[in-house]
Amino acid sequence: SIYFSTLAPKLSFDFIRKIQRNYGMKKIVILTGAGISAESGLGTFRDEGGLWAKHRIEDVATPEAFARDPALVHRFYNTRRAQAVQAQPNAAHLALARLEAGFDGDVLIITQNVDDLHDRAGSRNVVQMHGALTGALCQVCGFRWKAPMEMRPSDTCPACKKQTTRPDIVWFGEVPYGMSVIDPALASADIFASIGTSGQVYPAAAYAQHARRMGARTVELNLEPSANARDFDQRFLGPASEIVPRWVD
Ligand code: BV8
Repeated sequence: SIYFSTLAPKLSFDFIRKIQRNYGMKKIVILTGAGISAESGLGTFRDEGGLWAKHRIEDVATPEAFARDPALVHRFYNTRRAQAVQAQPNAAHLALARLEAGFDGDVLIITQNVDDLHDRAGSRNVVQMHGALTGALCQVCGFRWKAPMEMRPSDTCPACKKQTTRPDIVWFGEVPYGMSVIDPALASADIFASIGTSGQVYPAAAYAQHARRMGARTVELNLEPSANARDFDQRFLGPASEIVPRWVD
């Protein structure tokens, strides 16, 4: 028992992480926001002329807004769905896909974006925590399916046939997707990178601080320092299509 007690303190979390690190079992967790898709032509939210300059969040991105005026909310997402289909992944999306393909460890992308540009760039390990423009959801039976380009309030659910379909988007006040994957990933990340997000929407805006507290090195790649800039050990400023490939390659 003496032997065990002297050994036990060493088998601490840090010691195990050091073993992992020495054997190269590195984990990189990357949070992306609207800024990574800006150079693909998709609007951001809080920049000059952004989406929230044209629409109030309360009118288009809450369950109450959808209950009040589903046609308006569908128009908002139908417009963005059409833009997202036209958009192409840019050099930043492609660089992250290269990183995942060539890295001898885990790379997880947690995106706040509802476009599918990470998937189309070739990234496979992606969590769309705020939902997807390509998704439709039934409010009654919970069935999820590929959204038509134009969603309408009269659309019926393929499973329960009721007129209760909505965009498969996480609105304010709703629980984000993927928490069971995100929480353990933040706890075991060696590197946490935040790309193209203003750091103003929770719980995503708290991820850098949490990952750092759990031992990760944190880095921010953005056009300008975000609202949670203090949470980062390193910062690279500039357009994502320029700074992300440099960071990856
Ligand atoms: C939750 C829908 C509980 C999808 C979005 C009080 C009352 C009620 C709630 C709250 C409250 N206080 C806090 C909350 C929680 C609330 C919240 O955070 N509110 C904020 C406004 C204070 N959050 C929620 O309600 C979330 N749910 O908390 O549930 C819970 C939590 C945990 C566990 C269990 C339960 C749900 C949040 C999701 C809301 N849905 N949108 C859509 O329509 O797209 S959020 C919306 O903001 C988008 O999803 C977007 O992704 C997200 C974040 O925006 P960014 O991506 O950062 O975009 P932004 O324009 O802000 O910034 C762009 C950045 O890019 C800038 O920094 C810019 O400089 C940079 N940039 C621009 N161009 C480039 C560039 N960078 C590089 N290169 C470029 N070229």
